[in-house]
Amino acid sequence: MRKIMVTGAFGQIGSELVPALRKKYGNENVVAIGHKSKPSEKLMEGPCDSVEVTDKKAFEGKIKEHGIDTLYHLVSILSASGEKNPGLAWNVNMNGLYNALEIGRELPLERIIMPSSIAAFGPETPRDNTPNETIQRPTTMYGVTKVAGELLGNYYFKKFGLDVRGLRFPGIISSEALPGGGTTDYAVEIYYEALKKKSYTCFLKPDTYLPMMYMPDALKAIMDLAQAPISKLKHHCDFNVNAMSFSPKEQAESIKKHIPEFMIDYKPDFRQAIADSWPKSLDDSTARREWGWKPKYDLASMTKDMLEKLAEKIK
Ligand code: AKB
Repeated sequence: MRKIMVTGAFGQIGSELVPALRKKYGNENVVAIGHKSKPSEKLMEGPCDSVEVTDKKAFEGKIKEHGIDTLYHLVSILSASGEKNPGLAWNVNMNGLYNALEIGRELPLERIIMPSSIAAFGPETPRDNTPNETIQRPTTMYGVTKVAGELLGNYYFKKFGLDVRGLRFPGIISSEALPGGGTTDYAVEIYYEALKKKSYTCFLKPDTYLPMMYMPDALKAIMDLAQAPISKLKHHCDFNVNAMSFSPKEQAESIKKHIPEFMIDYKPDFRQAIADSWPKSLDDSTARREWGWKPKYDLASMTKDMLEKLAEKIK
């Protein structure tokens, strides 16, 4: 039986990954680690704790206290917040990850799973069907930490034999917790505003294509990668995973099929430049080949499900 810790557990992915892991491994075997905010009622159905991942001694203490063998290291300052506070992004994303890997090597931990992002690519990367291996050179601090994180994870695998795995998530859309501080956040906010106000002002231009993924597929991706036989993996911390690509205009059209009066307008801000430096779509054949990745949701099926779930939640 695995004893799992999830850092960043009160965030967008963590608040759904923890319940999914608890369903599989048992409530008491998955510890949700947050930082300053409070856990939701759902997360409190199992062990919850908090720690500064930048404090190695405290982080290691929590891992030992809970008898952890597997770490999902999700905690991260995202792209837009990272541009407002690059020092914080470097500290949390890099020093937090370095601590996780060092603790993993020293104890040792059996496995560490750490998400990377499409932000690991940059303006010189081919933007359509971006290959798994290509020029990266990101221009955000978040992206810099994600490339460095991929390289560091691969280094710990090769040098120390630590089982570290990671995948490059696109924008994630979900109905449980709101994302915070990302460039793809608009793709979640739009559904809330469509239901509440029947209108939305988007901070990206109408034709900005970005890769996106619905949360059920994101959970499947990270859990499938975590369980893939190590003998099948030629890559470790740098798998592209694709699901769908769309622009704000196309997403608004998919919402209009359910809410015909929905209106969208556009006021691009500093996040436009970030989005313009990222891929529009990803070639994920490496993940498909090495661990059988296959998404289920497209824009139409996601929009239908999101609107149904949110209508229930906010009524
Ligand atoms: C962000 O927008 O910063 C994140 C990401 C794509 O990693 N959602």
